[in-house]
Amino acid sequence: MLCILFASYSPSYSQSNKPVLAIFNLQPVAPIGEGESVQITQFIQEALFYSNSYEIVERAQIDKIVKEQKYQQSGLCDDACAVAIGRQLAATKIIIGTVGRLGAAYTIQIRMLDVESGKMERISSINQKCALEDLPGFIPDLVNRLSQGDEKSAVRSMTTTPQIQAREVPSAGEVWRESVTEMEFVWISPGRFVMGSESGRSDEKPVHDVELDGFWMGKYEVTQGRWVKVMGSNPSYSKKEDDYPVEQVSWEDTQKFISRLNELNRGIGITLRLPTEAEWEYACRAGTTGDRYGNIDGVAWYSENSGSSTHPVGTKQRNAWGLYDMLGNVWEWCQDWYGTYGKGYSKNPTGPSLGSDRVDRGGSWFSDAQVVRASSRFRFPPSYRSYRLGFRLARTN
Ligand SMILES: [Ca+2]
Repeated sequence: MLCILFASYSPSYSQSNKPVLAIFNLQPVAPIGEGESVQITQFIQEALFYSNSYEIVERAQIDKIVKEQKYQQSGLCDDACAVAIGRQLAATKIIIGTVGRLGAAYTIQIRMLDVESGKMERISSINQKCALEDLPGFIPDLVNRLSQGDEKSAVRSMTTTPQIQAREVPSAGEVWRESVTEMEFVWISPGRFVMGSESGRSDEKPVHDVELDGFWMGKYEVTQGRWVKVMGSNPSYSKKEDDYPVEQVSWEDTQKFISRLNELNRGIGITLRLPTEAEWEYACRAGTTGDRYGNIDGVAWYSENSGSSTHPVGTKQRNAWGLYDMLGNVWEWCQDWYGTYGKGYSKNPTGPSLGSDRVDRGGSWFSDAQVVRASSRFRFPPSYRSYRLGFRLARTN
């Protein structure tokens, strides 16, 4: 959004060497309302003031500029706009962020941006189960972690102007942790592989060359604990401990989960989604070309060893790229509509543009060995739910 500013304000600050910090109202995510987000922003402002590390811009000064620009402090003003307002206030740093609630827990994420460069420098977050009046007791921890910058590496070179500044390329196998659920993702380097199988079923043919850009792939299937954290209840048929994979989720359900999680992460420049079918097979194979990335009993929970049940994620051997349970445990939804393969090379394929079923991959605790293969394909309507069917997430950028 364009943010046109008028040179109508000339702030002045004392001659301390402390960074001048402007704190914008946190973006509320439902069910949090505007009033509650303003209150929580004030808690953060107080904690930053008492940290004695910053000179804090008075809220009235921010309000004045925002009012002149006819923007609300949150919602209508994106990061670039907030940086521009920070510049107008002669601030050197700004704080922006989001506040939502997952069940009884507040989830707060704050980011510090450098006004001169527009770059995000620090990020900190908390998930705290408590009443609003008790929240101030936990805010200093949030603020301290921001000052220490211990999550700085998690955001690497994400900036408010990613289209201009080149993003640092992660190294193969690097792990990124999503801050709301603490789900781990592994960086899958760009590459080329042969998709499908000549010895498989007819829909696994023809084998064809596929080239993919790099992406982040969920290290594990999404668990029941992570699902509950984001959605508030557990749909699984086999309700067990937090580290069991969630199942009984339709493709449509996964989209609601993803949309809510992306909303909670809004502003830090990431987009979570399901993997494409080609990404899934590339990540599953991890450089191997056979049916599986290891001995089936070593790597997968399937009909012969599962005891007719799902198992906690990550309890079988991982593949060469650090991913667990790509084969077995639960089937995994992919983004694509199901269709037949085309012939020849393709780059970053996303499947047919229309269809009636979505793709599922990897087989489950219920599957026979012949199905539990890297190239094996399955399909269900997007509204279908099953105790054999779950998912994992991917992240593009
Ligand atoms: Ca699986």
